[in-house]
Amino acid sequence: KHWNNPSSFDLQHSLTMAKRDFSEISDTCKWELPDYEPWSPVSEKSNPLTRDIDKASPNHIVRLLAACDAQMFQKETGTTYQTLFSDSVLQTMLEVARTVEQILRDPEDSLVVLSGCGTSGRLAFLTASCFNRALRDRQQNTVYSYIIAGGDRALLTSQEASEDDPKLGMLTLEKLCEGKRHVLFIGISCGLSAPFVAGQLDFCLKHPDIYTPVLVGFNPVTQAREETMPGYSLTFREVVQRMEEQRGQRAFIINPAVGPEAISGSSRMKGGSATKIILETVLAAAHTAAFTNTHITRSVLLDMMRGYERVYSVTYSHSDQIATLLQTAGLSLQCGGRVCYLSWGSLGLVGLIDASECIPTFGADYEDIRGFISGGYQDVDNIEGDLTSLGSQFCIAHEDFVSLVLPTLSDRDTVLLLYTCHDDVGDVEKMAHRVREKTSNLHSLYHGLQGDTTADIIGLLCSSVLNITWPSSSTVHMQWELSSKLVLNAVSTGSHILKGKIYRNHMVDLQVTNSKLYHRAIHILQLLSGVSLTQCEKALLKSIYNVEQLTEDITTAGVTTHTLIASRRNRVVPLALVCLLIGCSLSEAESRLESHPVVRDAVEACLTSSQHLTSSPGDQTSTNH
Ligand code: S6P
Repeated sequence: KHWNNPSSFDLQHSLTMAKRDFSEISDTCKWELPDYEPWSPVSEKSNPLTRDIDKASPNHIVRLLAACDAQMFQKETGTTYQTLFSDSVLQTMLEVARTVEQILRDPEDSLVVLSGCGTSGRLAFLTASCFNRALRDRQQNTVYSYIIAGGDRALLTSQEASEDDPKLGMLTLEKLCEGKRHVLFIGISCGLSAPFVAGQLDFCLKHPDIYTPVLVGFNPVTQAREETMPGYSLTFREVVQRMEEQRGQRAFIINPAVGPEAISGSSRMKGGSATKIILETVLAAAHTAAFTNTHITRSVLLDMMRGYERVYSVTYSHSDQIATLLQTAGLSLQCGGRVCYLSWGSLGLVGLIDASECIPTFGADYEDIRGFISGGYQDVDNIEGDLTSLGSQFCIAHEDFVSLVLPTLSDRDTVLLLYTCHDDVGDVEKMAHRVREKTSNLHSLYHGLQGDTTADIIGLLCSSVLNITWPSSSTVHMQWELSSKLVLNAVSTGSHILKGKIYRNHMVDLQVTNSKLYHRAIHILQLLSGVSLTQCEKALLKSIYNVEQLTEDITTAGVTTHTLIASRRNRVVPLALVCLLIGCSLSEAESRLESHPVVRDAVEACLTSSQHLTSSPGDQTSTNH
């Protein structure tokens, strides 16, 4: 199971396992066909591989997630899409790495700003922290900073509305960079869609003497969002077009396609992983060049990305153990229990991020899946410092776990320890004993180096153990983070699938809290009901405003107003869907949903009883679109 062992699980084996039959092989590439969901950009398409993931067993769920993740490392296939390994992508990464190198060599009055919304903002934070730490270790001044839409509270909670505000993005950037002479701005938007980031990129283009903009995302530029932004004259696509005019000189776009997400639109998964891979490759190469006086070459970048490909393979070679974790976590969620990630070191941030994303992604409660980090905010090292006073969901230290969760912990709950051989194993063992006094449902994810046996003693206290052994390298901690991200994404996504939150590969009960999610909701309704977009939007509005008839006030209000109202309501999309499928009133839809608390069951019951549908709803979408 080791990556240097020739008999080990490798990428090809994973793909073969995942694509066991011919239909699955063709499903891997189907999304690339021009007529496959042509109305959606890659980042919003539904992945043909996972269309039945809602009915899959834990083992099969992990296999499907592995197959989806493998698409990140696909080599260029000669289709319209460039990939992570395309020459054009590598060339741009090289140019950006050289720009970072220049800043590292002459850091005075310079800044590298990483910015994004939701997961993209969290990865901006994670990356900036990691590379500032590397600079401090070398007694160098730090040059990285991050912006997350909604501020530091968005690191741990959903603040989706700020994503829609291009002016806020611009003002935040301007304030952060006051007095700087040179700023390399890296804006991350997986879908090439966040107005917050578009405003920042546009601001950079208008001040080329100081700012050099870089856009990281996973759609071709022709699929950048075209919708107008509130209070702004340009669309995301127009901003990208302006960047294209300057491409390679004063503006850079890194936008390989990594295939549709396993759960449609859930860019926290592949989008987040690919963001991490790109940013770390670029910045690590720049650091090596600046501090060892060497040149950045394509092969340096390629080697590092191949290293991440091996991280993928090594991690999924433990599919059985991942499936065990996912099943255990799923059982906890099904019976109203909790899942707690107790982490040490930088894995703590990965745990916090994965847990916090369950709230917007699955409409979960913050207590359903919750992360705790050993040193609390001291370990997080965020700009705004300790956020504990904002409420219980901001209590993230192990001591908070001990006071808030441990007293009521039982076998219904799942606790996962995440640590590495660099952490204080004595402390991990102490915590493991405390948890064991309350529950036997204790599991561990441990990253070690060849030859170490540190984890053995803790393993004896756990009911399942996932130990991964790695060869030593200067970037191994980043590989541990990616590996842990893949495992936790699988655990949190898989457990919510088992809870019945997903229908086919769509999160139906999404929170409609910004314009991207508003349009995603309409598309899901269309895909599942087969009726026109206009009818779907009307049904959604009725559900949002809780009215049987739409008034002019409602139809003339903007999307911002709709999303503001929607953020105070529950289950707006399932309600609209039931209305569309049955042709019933909202109140009837409400009572039908009450009798089926599991969204997937509710949708299936409606589909079965629907008189209108003669074939599968998915078959009707292309004709009705
Ligand atoms: C996605 C996550 C969201 C996105 C955010 C930014 O799984 O829940 O919070 O990260 O909407 O998206 P993007 O496309 O601009 O990176």
